[in-house]
Amino acid sequence: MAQLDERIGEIYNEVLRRNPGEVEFHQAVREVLECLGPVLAKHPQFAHNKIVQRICEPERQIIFRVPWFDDQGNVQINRGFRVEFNSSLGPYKGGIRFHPSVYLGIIKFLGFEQIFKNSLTGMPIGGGKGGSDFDPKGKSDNEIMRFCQSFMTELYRHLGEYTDVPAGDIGVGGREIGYMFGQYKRITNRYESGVFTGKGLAWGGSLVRTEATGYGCTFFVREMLKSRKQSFEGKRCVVSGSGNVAIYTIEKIQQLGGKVVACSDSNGVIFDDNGLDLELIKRLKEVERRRIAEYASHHKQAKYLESGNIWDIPCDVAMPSATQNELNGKDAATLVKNGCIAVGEGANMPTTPDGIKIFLDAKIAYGPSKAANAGGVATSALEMQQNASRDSWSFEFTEAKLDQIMQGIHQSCYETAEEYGAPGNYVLGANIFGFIKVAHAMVAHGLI
Ligand code: NDP
Ligand code: 2IT
Repeated sequence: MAQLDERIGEIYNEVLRRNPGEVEFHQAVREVLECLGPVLAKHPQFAHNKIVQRICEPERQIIFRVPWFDDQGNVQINRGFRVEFNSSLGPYKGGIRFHPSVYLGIIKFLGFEQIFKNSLTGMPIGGGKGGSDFDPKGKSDNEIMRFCQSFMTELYRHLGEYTDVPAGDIGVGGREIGYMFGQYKRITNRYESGVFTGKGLAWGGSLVRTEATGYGCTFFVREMLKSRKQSFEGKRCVVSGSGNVAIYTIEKIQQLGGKVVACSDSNGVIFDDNGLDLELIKRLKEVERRRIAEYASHHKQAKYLESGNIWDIPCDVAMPSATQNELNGKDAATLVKNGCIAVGEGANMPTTPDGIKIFLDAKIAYGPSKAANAGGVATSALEMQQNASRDSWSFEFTEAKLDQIMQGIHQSCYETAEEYGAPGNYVLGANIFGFIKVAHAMVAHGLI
């Protein structure tokens, strides 16, 4: 791990002391703090106003009980969270995650990352995140609905189009957003479209929001490759996960001439040397909600590697799109050894700190999550714009806007890295560029 200078080291130690056991939150904070030394030297007003200390403390944290009846009539109890981290640039904005691993440390890492990601998009949105340790796997539609209604019966009072605007994340897609929006509407007696993003197209949703994170991440990697006079044409790619982000990453890579040979879920890896059959994956995952293993029963040449490690498969481009810390130092070394030239993170914080160091030392094109996957939340902000003007835009127009935004984020990170003497280091570029805008807004707003 890189050294922290003395002043920032003290701030980090205080974060560790105040947030015991929240290891993912510590990891996300450390990565940002490692980049801030030269920024504090250049802007003494940030240290004077204790901006770094304040940015590490959420503005508000909500934790609540979520009771619901399962289909057998048994009472079930889960825990709900919403961390409203920073509203300097706009209303709190960030997804909701339903996964059994969720606890406060996961929601805080995601909310913290979201502050800088949202700043990078250039849109007027603050940072927040929410979720529950509820496991949607194997639940009936009715169970999902009852859970979402109970979750929203508490959370609604904290939301609003000018206050806090959730969306989806792991385990939360169009179905769950529908049930949560419906309950919000019922309790408040307001058709407040701008309170959620990722809505259905018939009720205020935006075209391209479903595709946005995967498409945007692929655009970001295309820009990194372009800056090295390369392209996706003919590249062999590996995309982990098989959920929303993975599916639309595969789709855009294929459109840009790349070949995706593997994807995965938490049980195993599908390897298809002919290139993945995306229509089949969409049917299995989006329509039938099945496991990725079933792909192999439709394509005899494909191999299912139970508990396999997707990063052992040689590739030119790797796009981790499942979850945090899914790619460690050993995996990074394998990828580099096998000739990987670019990594674009669709998932949030998928690479461990030792993995990041290996990518940076090898000087491959490494696009960190808060820059590379910002297309999802950026398109959420486009959905909010359409809702505010009671308008809806065409697919082509919205996708072109997303592409422009991703090019802008790439350029901001690239130029900031150069300005701070670390050309090609998108981690430094993203953290510094994302931080500075929030920090200036916090100074302007006074001590709040
Ligand atoms: P989905 O729920 O649609 O898909 C998640 C995928 O990741 C599934 O294939 C799932 O496998 C796998 N996965 C999830 N948790 C784990 C785990 N603990 N171990 C192994 N595999 C796991 O979620 P999304 O595609 O929306 O999200 C994927 C990533 O992208 C997350 O990190 C999310 O935070 C990030 N992201 C999402 C955005 C969005 O707009 N949706 C925007 C920006 C980032 P299984 O089915 O076996 O659990
Ligand atoms: O991590 C993320 O950026 C998301 N899950 C999307 C958030 C959003 O508000 O669209």
